[in-house]
Amino acid sequence: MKQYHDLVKYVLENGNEKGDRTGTGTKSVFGYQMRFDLSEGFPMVTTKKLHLKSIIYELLWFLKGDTNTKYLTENGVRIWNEWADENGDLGPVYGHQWRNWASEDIDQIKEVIQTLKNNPNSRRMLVSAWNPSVLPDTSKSFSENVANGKAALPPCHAFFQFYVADGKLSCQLYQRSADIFLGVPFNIASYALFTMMMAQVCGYQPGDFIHTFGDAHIYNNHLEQLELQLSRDIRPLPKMILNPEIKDIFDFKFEDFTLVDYNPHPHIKGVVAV
Ligand code: FFO
Repeated sequence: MKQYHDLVKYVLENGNEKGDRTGTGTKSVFGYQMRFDLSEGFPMVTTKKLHLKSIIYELLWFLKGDTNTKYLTENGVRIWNEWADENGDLGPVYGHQWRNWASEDIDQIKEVIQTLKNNPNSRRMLVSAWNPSVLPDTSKSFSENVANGKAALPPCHAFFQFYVADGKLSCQLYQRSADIFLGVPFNIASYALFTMMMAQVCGYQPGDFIHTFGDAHIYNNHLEQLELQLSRDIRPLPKMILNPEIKDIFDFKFEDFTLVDYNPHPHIKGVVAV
């Protein structure tokens, strides 16, 4: 994962000192791109241990169209709790927009799969989580926004596009806001996994995952952690094996994913900006 280390170094060297919504302060750049050839291994950071279980359950949760944290917490995943209301609701976030856009019964995932199977040269294979009509009012709390039918948080990974060539499926994500220490390693692994799953159910080999950023930032309280991480040697990438029997994207279960040869350095703790 040289790509990730290059991103960290680039932001440390070129980042603007920038205040932010959470009051933490960041070093930030605008516009950056990474590319991962999925045939070279599964792009999971090796210079700190990542909690793959959270990544898999979060992706299955998006694909269910679920926007309540109950399913996540039942499976031991706490990464969305800070933003949910007292009932676990987050409002119309990712899962809702992917599977039931604007509550108009538009299933963007089903539609993009149809196009991937029937018209793979299409240049219209996009899924958007960015829905201006449900963006939160920043003067209100997370739960007040949810009570008003708004999303607790606007999507960070806002939209993605698929591309097929030479029998390989590639995916490009536009992420408007990227927390480089905590979020980005999750986001890379999540979309790499999603690309592999989509490739399998549509009958393609996995191609590239291209990660394009808007505001890519390092929070000031993650600087020591990243310094430690950069001092560690990068190890070979693990491999992800999907259960080959699964032919419908909505049939994947936690047990259908097997990661092999992941030998990371120890986990590094960091506080999440809320
Ligand atoms: N808020 C911030 N500040 N940064 C983010 O990346 C994000 N997210 C969503 C929404 N809000 C965000 C939540 N994603 C962790 C990882 C991803 C998150 C939120 C938190 C986290 O704390 N990771 C720890 C512990 C992992 C675990 O317990 O499973 C870690 O990786 O060490 C962006 O998508």
